[in-house]
Amino acid sequence: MKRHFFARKGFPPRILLMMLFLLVIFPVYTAYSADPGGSAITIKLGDYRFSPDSIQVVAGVPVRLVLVNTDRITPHNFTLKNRTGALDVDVDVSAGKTREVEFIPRVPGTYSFFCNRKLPFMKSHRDRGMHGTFEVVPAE
Ligand SMILES: [Cu+2]
Repeated sequence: MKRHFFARKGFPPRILLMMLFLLVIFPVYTAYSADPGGSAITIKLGDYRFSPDSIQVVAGVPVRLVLVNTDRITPHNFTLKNRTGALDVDVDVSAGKTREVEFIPRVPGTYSFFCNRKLPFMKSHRDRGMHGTFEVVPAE
């Protein structure tokens, strides 16, 4: 006689709990990772510069940065950190790759971003010109 799987003696309740947990968590997770409708800004990283190197966004509005490394060999990075501005972005982008980052700028102000890469005995990418300004303007 074939027994139903769940009716088997000693089926661990831990597994049932885990399945229940996944059922609850999964829809929440997919809703959270959906596009919040923020503006997407594409920034090219290559030849030791950012293009554009001047970005303006509105406080409280979600921002999605699409970081495109256009170089063939050189890995780059996008660092935008400022304690006062509540900004904490640090994304590595390998050569030829694209990475995205989403966040909500909250504090109006003008901040600088840069590439944190540096090879030993060489000028840093930042010193070679890989930096820019990120301006957060107050919402109307
Ligand atoms: Cu770089």
